[in-house]
Amino acid sequence: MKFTAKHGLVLAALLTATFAFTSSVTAKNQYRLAAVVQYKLEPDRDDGTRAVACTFCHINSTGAAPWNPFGLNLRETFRKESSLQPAEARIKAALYKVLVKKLDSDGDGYNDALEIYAGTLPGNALSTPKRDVDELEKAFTAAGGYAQFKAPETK
Ligand SMILES: [Ca+2]
Repeated sequence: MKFTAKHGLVLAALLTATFAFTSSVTAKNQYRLAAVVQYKLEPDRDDGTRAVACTFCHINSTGAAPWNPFGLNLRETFRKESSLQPAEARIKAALYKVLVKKLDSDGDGYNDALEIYAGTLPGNALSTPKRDVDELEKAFTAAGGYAQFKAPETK
């Protein structure tokens, strides 16, 4: 078979699609990794498997739309950050600002920051802390409250 200009166009389209998909996945992974650091979540394991899945914010394990209730609130907060900033700065600011809103995204009785402090999922009402709210709030405040989820200073 001869390699024609038409084949070249098909190949170029395939490469473009592959690159677009890969860069979109990488962008989302960048947000996931920012959340892992800032929310002091379990880091990815040495064998490369993820301790924190995309489902922390998304419905599907592959990320992208749709988002769970916490992911939707985070996304809205992210969108209010100036698009003149790099995405990294926007996600870091949004990860903190969404918690200070003291929302209970999944409606399970625990606000999002308390859930993250307790290691449960703020976007899944089936995942709830074991301690009662008052007790958890005291421990959370003693541990530094909302300030503990601010983005670490970059040098
Ligand atoms: Ca909750």
